[in-house]
Formats: sequence, structure tokens, C-alpha cells
Amino acid sequence: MASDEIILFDLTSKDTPECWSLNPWKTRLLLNYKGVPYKTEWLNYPEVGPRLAGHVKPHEMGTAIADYTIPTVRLPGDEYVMDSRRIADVINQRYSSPPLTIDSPQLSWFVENYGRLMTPFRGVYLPLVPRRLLAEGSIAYWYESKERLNGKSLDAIEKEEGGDVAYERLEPVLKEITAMLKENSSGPFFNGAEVSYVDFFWAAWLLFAKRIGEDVLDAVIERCGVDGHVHRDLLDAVKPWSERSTY
Ligand SMILES: N[C@@H](CCC(=O)N[C@@H](CS)C(=O)NCC(=O)O)C(=O)O
Repeated sequence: MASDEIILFDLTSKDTPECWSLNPWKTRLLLNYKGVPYKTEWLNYPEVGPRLAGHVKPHEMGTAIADYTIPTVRLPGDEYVMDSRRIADVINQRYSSPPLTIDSPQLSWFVENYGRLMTPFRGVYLPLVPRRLLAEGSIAYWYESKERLNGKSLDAIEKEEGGDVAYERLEPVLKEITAMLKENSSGPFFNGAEVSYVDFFWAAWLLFAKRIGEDVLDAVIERCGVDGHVHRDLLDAVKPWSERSTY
């Protein structure tokens, strides 16, 4: 592979590899929006560290879920950039057209409130991801790493926090997001007709839910309140950039 070819490192899935995971979706939407040519290198979880070590500095201790994470991109000149936010800044700087606003009050809100989304959602995604999405080579790693991080078996998490319990806990935060998305009614995006990075950030979460299953996305949207359709409108609006998900 020519060294000036851009590579997006993403997590593989069963059958035909297709983007599923939350953080790589943010980068993929961005690259597709910018029209940057790239290839995907699909990895199973245990392959991520060995593939990236030596190319990029590991995350500083305690700042991330693992030393090396996905998404990472290799840019022309063999420059590796890890972390979706860092990648967004670098890509936006290098590829100024089409323009994209990265920072916004809504993005700050998501960063501050991320735990309120991810903690209740763990009752759904932790048990379902290995069952429905992961390739064989990632399954043991998922159970081992997630059980260690959460201090509980995924079976126990599913029993105690899964299904309706999770969706009910998500409801208040989902309703806040619905209100934010509805606020500017001049278009499907958080800033009305103008797409910005926060749209990719939230669409990535919704696409993750959708890849786990339409049943999961439906349950999420149901808890978004009477204006829940704004989330489907957002997914429709980002379709030009979410359709490329398999290569
Ligand atoms: N802050 C990072 C988080 C990246 C992250 O946690 N990625 C997960 C997949 S979505 C990962 O690579 N995990 C590796 C592991 O668990 O070993 C970003 O936004 O890129």
C-alpha cells in the first residue's frame, strides 16, 4: 500500500466488515463529508495494540480505555493520529473544504454529559455487541476487558440493567438531546441547516444503536419524546456520509 494512502483503522465485525462502533463512526462521517480518499484496515480488538504500537504514542495512563484505540488514521507521510477528537482537528485543518465547525456549545454539552448517556446504555450494548456484531476474534477480548472495566459479569449487567431499565434511565438525557436538536428548526442539524461536527458526534451514537439492531434504535427513539422524529431526520440528513461504511 502506497505510504501516502490514508488508512482508517476500524473494528471489524462478523460477516462483511462494516462500521459499527461509536467512535470510528465519528471519524468515518467526517472523512466521508470531507470527501477524503481513504481505505479501511479492519482489526479485531486484540490486533489494535500490536498494529499501532511504534507508530503512535500510547494514550497517557488512565486517560483512555486502552493504550491504543480505534479510530486511528494514518495520514500521508506515515503520520498516525489516534483519538476521534484529535483526528477531527487534524483533518479539518488539512482539508478545509468543505468547511466544518468543530466546536459548539452543543458539542461541549455532549462531552460534559457523555457519562449520562453511556452508563445507562451499557445495559444494552455490553451484552448485545458480542452477540450481534463482533467477529469471532474479538469476542473473548470484549468479555474479558468489559467485565474487568465494569467490575461485573456482562450477564449480571444485562439482568440488572438491560432492556427497559436501560431505556427508562436514558429517557431524561434523550429528551434533553431532542430539545437541543429541535431548538433550531431551520434544518435537520443542531445548527439548523448547517452541518457541524456535533451532528456527526450524535449521529455516530445513533448509528451505533442502529447497528446493534433496529429494535435498539426504535426503543431509543421511543424514549426521545413526541419529537423523537428529529433523530431520524438527522440520520436521513447524514446519509450521504454514512452510506460508505464497508470499505
Ligand atoms: N476518546 C477515544 C475513545 C476511543 C475508544 O475508546 N475506542 C474503543 C472502540 S470504540 C477502542 O478502541 N477500544 C480498544 C480496547 O478496548 O482495547 C476516541 O474518541 O477516539
